[in-house]
Formats: sequence, C-alpha cells, structure tokens
Amino acid sequence: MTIDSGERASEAEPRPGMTRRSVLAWGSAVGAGAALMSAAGCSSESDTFGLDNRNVEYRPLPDGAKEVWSACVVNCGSRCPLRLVVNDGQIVRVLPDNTGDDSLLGRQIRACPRGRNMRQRIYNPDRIKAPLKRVEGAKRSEGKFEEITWEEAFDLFAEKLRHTIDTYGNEAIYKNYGSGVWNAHLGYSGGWPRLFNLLGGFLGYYGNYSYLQISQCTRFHYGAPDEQISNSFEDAIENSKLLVLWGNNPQETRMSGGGLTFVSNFAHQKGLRIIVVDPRYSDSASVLADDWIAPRPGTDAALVAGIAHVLFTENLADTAFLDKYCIGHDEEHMPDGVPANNSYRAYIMGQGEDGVEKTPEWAADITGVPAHKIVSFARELGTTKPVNISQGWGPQRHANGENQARAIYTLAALTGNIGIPGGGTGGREGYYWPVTQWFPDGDNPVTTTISCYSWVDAIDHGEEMTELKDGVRGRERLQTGIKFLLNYGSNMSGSQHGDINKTRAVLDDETKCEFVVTVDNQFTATARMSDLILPDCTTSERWDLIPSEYTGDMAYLIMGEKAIEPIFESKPAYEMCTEIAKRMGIEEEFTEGRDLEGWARWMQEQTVAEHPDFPSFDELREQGVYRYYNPDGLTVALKDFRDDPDANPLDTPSGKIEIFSKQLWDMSKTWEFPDALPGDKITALPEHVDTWEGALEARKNEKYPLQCIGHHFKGRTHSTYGNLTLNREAHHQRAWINTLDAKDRGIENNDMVRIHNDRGTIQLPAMVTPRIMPGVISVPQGAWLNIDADGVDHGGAVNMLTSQHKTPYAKGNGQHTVLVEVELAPAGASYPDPDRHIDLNEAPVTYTSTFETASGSSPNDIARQAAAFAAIALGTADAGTHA
Ligand SMILES: Nc1nc2c(c(=O)[nH]1)N[C@H]1C(S)=C(S)[C@@H](COP(=O)(O)OP(=O)(O)OC[C@H]3O[C@@H](n4cnc5c(=O)[nH]c(N)nc54)[C@H](O)[C@@H]3O)O[C@H]1N2
Ligand SMILES: Nc1nc2c(c(=O)[nH]1)N[C@H]1C(S)=C(S)[C@@H](COP(=O)(O)OP(=O)(O)OC[C@H]3O[C@@H](n4cnc5c(=O)[nH]c(N)nc54)[C@H](O)[C@@H]3O)O[C@H]1N2
Ligand code: SF4
Ligand SMILES: [Mo]
Repeated sequence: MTIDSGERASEAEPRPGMTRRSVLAWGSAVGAGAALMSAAGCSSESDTFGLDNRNVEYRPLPDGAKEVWSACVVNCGSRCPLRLVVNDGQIVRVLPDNTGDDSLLGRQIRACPRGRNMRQRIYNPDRIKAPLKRVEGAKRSEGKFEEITWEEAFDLFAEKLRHTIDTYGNEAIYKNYGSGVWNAHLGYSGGWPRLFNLLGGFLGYYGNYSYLQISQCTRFHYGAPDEQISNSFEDAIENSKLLVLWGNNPQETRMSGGGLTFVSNFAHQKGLRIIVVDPRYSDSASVLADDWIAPRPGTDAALVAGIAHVLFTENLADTAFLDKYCIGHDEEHMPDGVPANNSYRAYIMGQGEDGVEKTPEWAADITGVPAHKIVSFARELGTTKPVNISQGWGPQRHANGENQARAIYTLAALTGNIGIPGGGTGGREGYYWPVTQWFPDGDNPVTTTISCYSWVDAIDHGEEMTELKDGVRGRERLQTGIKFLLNYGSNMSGSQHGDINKTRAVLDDETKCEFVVTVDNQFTATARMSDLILPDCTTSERWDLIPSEYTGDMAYLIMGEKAIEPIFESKPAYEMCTEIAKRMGIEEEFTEGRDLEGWARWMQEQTVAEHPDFPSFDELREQGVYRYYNPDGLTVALKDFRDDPDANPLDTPSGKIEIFSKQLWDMSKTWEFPDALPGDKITALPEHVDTWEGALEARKNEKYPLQCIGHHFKGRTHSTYGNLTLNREAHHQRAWINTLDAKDRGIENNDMVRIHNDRGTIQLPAMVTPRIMPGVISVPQGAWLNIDADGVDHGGAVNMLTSQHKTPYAKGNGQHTVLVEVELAPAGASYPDPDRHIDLNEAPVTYTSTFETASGSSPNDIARQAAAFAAIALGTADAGTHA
C-alpha cells in the first residue's frame, strides 16, 4: 500500500476555517480522491492493472459536450494526456488517457490524482483575474495591488525593459528558473526568451534545481555535459538481477502511468529484487523494496566508501573492468603528475592523505547503517550481476552533493556494471526522448551565465560575483546586478528557492532589483512579491504540443488543443510578448506572422520533416497521443564505450571514467572560498566530506540536532496543485518525525509542532512514524505559505528553513541539508488557513478568495465566474473525474 495509515482520509479532521458545509462536501470529495489514487496505479497492488480506461463506462456526457485532448504539463517528470470534456464553453469533466494497453511499452498514460483534479486548478479562487500593479509606497513583501488595464500593463513592462537596457545593459535582465510550464513545446518559454533575445539578450543561468550537483560532477567523472543517465527501467525489468533505488523514489516522483510508477510495478510483478537506500521509508520502499538501507542524509559517499572497503579487501571489485575503463581507482592507474597515494583505493585503505581506513565500522559511525549491514550489502553488490544502481536526485541535493553523486557513480564502476544490459551507470533511469520541434527562442547575444541557484546573490551583490568564487561563466565577473526580474511559471522567489526570509528581504530593497514582474495563473507567494503581475491562462486555454519526459523507453507526444477561452482577463504569455514586442518595435520579427495555433502547426510540420511517420495535425487532434520507440531497443547507457572504449572514448581528458579527476584536483587549488563553511571544498576523489549542517554537526549541535530533508511529495508538484482543496485533503502536509524523536519531545501523531532554526519557523502537524530514521525529519517541499504577523509560516513551507549557501563547484542547491529543532506548538497557536475550497457540486453565489483584496473582482468577473460554476455544476456531480 502506498497510502500510509496516517494519510488515510478517514483520519483527517477538518482544518480551522472550514465550514460545516465544506466539510460535508469534502467528505464526498475525499472518497473520490481515494478512488483516484487507485486509478493512478498507486494504491493496492491488486488493482495495479485492473483499471483499463478503454473499458470504463462513464456517466453519459451532457448533450452537445465534446472531448478535447489536453495535458498536465507540470514538471513532475511524467507527462499525462487529459481528455477535457467541454460543454457550453466550460470544462465539465477530466478524463484520463484511453489509448494504449497494459503492456510494458504500450502502457496507458494514466494521470495521477493531481492532474485528474485539473478542473480545480483551472477554476480556482487563486486564479489571477486581471493585470495587477503594486500599490505605490507599499513594500514588495506587503503584497498590495491595484487592477490596471492590459494597455497600462504592457506600457509599464516595455518602459521598464527599455530603461533597464539603456541604464544597465542586457545583462541586468534575468528570467528566473521556473518549471511550471517548461515541458510544453510552446508553453515552456512563453515567448519571453525570444523577445529578450531580439532585444539584445539577457543574463542566463546554467543547471537546474533538480540535478545541478550531479550534472556538474558528471562533466568530470564521465565527460558528459549533463547528468549521465543510466539504463532504462524497462531494461532493468528485462535484464537486471538487482535494482538499487538509491535516494530514488519513483513511486512518488514519477507518478503517472507514462512515468515510472507503472514500470516499477512490472518490476515487482516479475520478482526483480529491489533495495532502497533512503533515510525515509519512502513510498518506493514501501511498495517495492525487498530491503531498506537508511543512511543519514548527506553520508552516501561514506556508505559507498565502506562498501568499497569490503569490495577491495574481499576481492569482489571488478578489477578487469576498472583497469580497462577507469583511472584513479588504484595506484597503478593515476594521471601523470599526481602522487599514487591519491587513488581511491589508497583513500579507502587508509594510505591516502587522511590516513584513515574506511572500514565498514568507520562508515557505520558516520552513516548510522550497521557495519554488518554494510558488509552484507557490499557482498550482494559484489557477487550479483548485472545490477542497476539507480540514484535519484535526493543524495545530490545536499551540501557537497557533488561528491555524494560521484561516489554512487563510482560504485557502478567498482562492480563493473556500466554499459551492459541490466547494469547501469549509477545515474538516474534512462529514457528515450526523440527530438521534436520546440518553439524557437533564437540565440542569446549575452553569453554570461550564473548558476541557477545564485540569482539572489546577483540581485544583492552582482558586481562582486566572480568566476572562481561564484562560478560565473562567460566572464570573469558580472558587470551588473540583476535589475529586471521576470518570473514566468516560477514560484522561486516566494516558495521554492532556499531561505524565503532572506529572499524577501533582498527583494524588499528596491534599490537592488528595480522591477519584478510575475506571469502566472495562480496568485502565488512569488506573485505577491512583484511590482507587476500578468495573468497567464492555463494549458487548457491555449494551443500546444506536449512531449513525454522521463517515461523510460516509451516516448510520446500529446496534442494540446485550446479547450476553452481564457477565463477572466487572462491571456497566453505569447500574446503578452507580442504586445510588448509591438511596443519595442519588433513585432514582425517576433511573431513571423504566427499566432499560437500557427506556431503549433508550424512545430508539427517541422517535426514531420524529421519523423515521417508522425501524424498530421488533425490526426493528432483526433488521436491525442502518439507513441514512439527507440529503434535500437531498450536503453543501455554507455554501451558503445563498453563495447569498444578506444573507438568510443568518453569526453574526459583520459577518455575513461575518472574516479580521480585531475581537472577537479586543479580546481581545488584555484577556486576561492572566502566565506567557507565546513565541507566547502573540491576533492579530486568522490570522498566523504563532513559539511555544514551535516550529519556530524547534527550530533554536536545542541540547538539544532535534527537533520531535515524536504522530499518531493505526491500531494503536489512542488507548489503547483498545492492550493487545491481535494489534493490538500487527500495528502496532508505533515512533518515526518521518528517515533523516538517525537517521544523525546512529547509529540504525538498529528500534534501541531513548530520546526525552527535561525532562518525561520514553520508550524504544521507531525506525522510520527518509524518510516524515517531517528535524528532525521522530512517536511514535504512546496507547501503554500501562510505567514502570520510574527513571521511564523503555518503552511509548512520547508524553504523557510533552508539555506542559500552554495555547493562547492556546481554552486547549487544543497536544499536537503538543513539542521532544525522541533517542539510542540504553543497551545492555541493556530492561524486561519486560507479556505481555497471550491464546491464543484454547487455554484457559489459569490466569488471569495483569500487574496480578494489583492486580486480583486470586478462585478463583471463575478457574473462570469458564477456562470462558469453554474455550468460546471450542471455538467458533473462528482469531483471532476469519472466515477
Ligand atoms: N509528486 C511529485 N513528483 C515530482 C515532483 C514533485 O514535487 N512531486 N518534483 C519533480 C522534480 S522537478 C524533480 S527534480 C524530481 C525530484 O526527484 P528527487 O530529487 O529524486 O526527489 P527527492 O524527494 O528530493 O529525493 C528522492 C529521495 O531521496 C531521499 N534522500 C534525501 N536525502 C538523501 C540522502 O542524502 N541520501 C539518500 N540515499 N537519500 C536521500 C529522499 O528521502 C527521497 O525519498 O521529482 C519530480 N517529480
Ligand atoms: N527545499 C526544497 N526546495 C526545492 C526543492 C527541494 O527538493 N527542496 N526542489 C527544487 C526543484 S527540483 C525544483 S524543479 C523547483 C521547482 O520550483 P518551481 O519551478 O517554482 O515550481 P512550482 O512551485 O511548481 O511553480 C511553478 C509555477 O508555475 C505556475 N504555472 C503553472 N502553469 C502555468 C502556466 O500555464 N503559465 C504560467 N505563467 N505559469 C504556470 C504555477 O502556478 C506555479 O506558480 O523547486 C526547488 N525547490
Ligand atoms: S502531476 Fe505529473 S503524473 Fe500527475 S497528472 Fe500531472 S504530469 Fe501526470
Ligand atoms: Mo526539479
């Protein structure tokens, strides 16, 4: 069972602020939510394959209703088609994929409970209804707005853009990282990069919040410019003897039928042995694992070292593989000019610089995994072949996450599993992703970039940022700080970046960033901190083509047809860009005479040129989903290199896998760490490093003794879907805390607790459970903020606690490295929860929103809204999916 008892609907009680009527409605809604969970293939095993959508009998559609193909495009790593039933201009029902079958490579792409709740996201009280301008004199963090017209909004945008370019140059413009729409061929950019590029460019960023550390270390380890993806799960199912999910939780992070939930269920059915390495007994551990190994967060490199000790001393390391394909593993295979005692084996055997032997006992002390367990795990890894060691991105989202990721890669080499069917690189599961045509952004004339995690620094003290200190690329130092910030499909500023309080303080200083504009369709914490807010529409209100993403060896493209007209005053971002381009005198170059549908058709035409079998635009509208497959069969990463390393060398200096990296060795001598905290160092080997707020410090720190991770959570995709009542009721935002730690603090299950450190305080209910190791808590990341006058967040947003301190050379987000203390919340310290409830069974008479003052409704809006809900109410009698 995926749904742990703590999350069962029956135990949930109404939250403060819920009316009795909404509780009743909620009761039936949760019932629907539970049904959804099994439909998504993530409830009990027995119904995993039980629900073939082709054979489901639905309630009859209203007369005159039509079905339109659309999709959920959030960045969850899956991508799901949705059949939107439209009646009288309103979406009245959301139906899942009905193509495909139950086979491994033809499987149905069944949307998860979030996507099936799409109607609540479209018709949501938090929808931004009109362009909003910050009230003169109010601070950004005060979030006070007035409605303006679109004309005023476009003029203001254009004026500020012109002023920024003229005064500071194009490097002062920044489009923040934001993943809310970036997986749609048109929607991902909205047109903004194209607009800026035509105007001389903008400051870019490298990497992403998902896997910045692993992507940067991969350059040195495998010579690949990105993460070194591994064999696919389909290959593991066919060919592996053992699958190790190392800080990898596909049951929760790849939730759709097209994603990997479904694939891993095949693995389970086939009897593939699976071991999960995770401080949490995650949903993947609970549904799939034969064994669970729980290291303290941030100690995986030590765990790997302890395993390596057993492999070396018991002659279980694959030395033939290492000698042929790697350098740096032992004294005989070192790069020129490097003393031999810098090899990985010397490090493990205590002959390296630190003189410490990395025995299983040594590793046990650091990781918390018993030594005998490390020995038996090592023996199993050393004697089983092939093994796919599949690391997720949890281990690398830590202080010195670069070393964590490289260590796990190294284990794949020590066991000789790389480049063979059933094996893997130690990276994340591979996938087939044929390149179809995306919206053309053009080239950015500005070539300077910063790491995606550095933008608050670049606002605060951009001119001080340099290559060797801050990882600035394309220049030795930045010429200017960021003065014009665009948030598009991004909830970074208010929710997803580390240390929300620091970010708010930096944004409140208007001498630094002079203009902040947010383009979103929900009134988020990020929108709240802007000077201008532009209401985008949702995917269902515009044209697009939508590709699969991490969906293994089954790739596909989904038709995104405009199902309804944009609601309220919202517009597709592309139309906003067109209006601004007009004001900047570049409309022709920008549009090339195309509107959104025109671009969607153009992309289809370009795609056909590459893939002749690709359906026509109208066929795609009819069939909705088009699947395609790798002609070479299942994905086996680095197969060419394994087959013939001389003909197919890696792009590293040696052409081999570099367990010792001479490039990192050189960087360790030149890179500067003026504000270094413990663990801020670059090492040529994937060694264990004790870091700031790491496992060792937790044991010494009396004030903040608990490590806190913020896992990705089934209730939301980051913050997206976090304001949907049904989702909130089905998946409660609670802090996981071990039974022993809870007992020490007098905390019982569902007690309201406060979690704090020097950066912030949050309040939320505790989930007291043995499913997380002692000394560690986890607060699912992405909760919507609800900050009281004392600055305490009652939404449970983990980024009130996280740090902006960068990792050593990726300059990335160690957002899972956090120390905190937890205590019972003061009695009576409750705070009204914004009631985002929409009763889809009844047409509300008035339109209420927590943010009413900010996103105020005109009488016209209210009439339209009431009409919309009336139509919805007529069209359906349930939570918006099939019964
Ligand atoms: N439902 C849902 N799905 C999502 C997302 C979402 O928000 N919700 N987000 C999507 C996105 S953009 C991304 S980048 C991916 C994220 O995918 P991941 O980064 O892989 O997800 P996380 O939950 O951060 O981490 C995976 C697991 O690692 C564990 N972990 C944390 N620290 C450590 C450690 O030091 N060592 C080990 N061994 N394990 C550790 C966590 O407990 C967790 O179970 O998920 C995607 N899918
Ligand atoms: N503590 C902690 N923090 C983390 C992480 C973690 O593991 N721990 N994970 C990090 C990771 S991996 C990632 S990817 C980031 C994700 O952070 P973000 O990329 O900010 O993702 P979301 O919070 O989902 O915000 C996406 C926004 O896009 C908006 N949106 C959706 N559809 C549309 C649309 O059609 N048009 C427009 N204009 N907007 C739309 C949504 O309303 C939402 O506000 O978070 C990072 N933050
Ligand atoms: S959140 Fe992901 S798995 Fe769920 S419906 Fe959307 S794309 Fe599919
Ligand atoms: Mo991500």
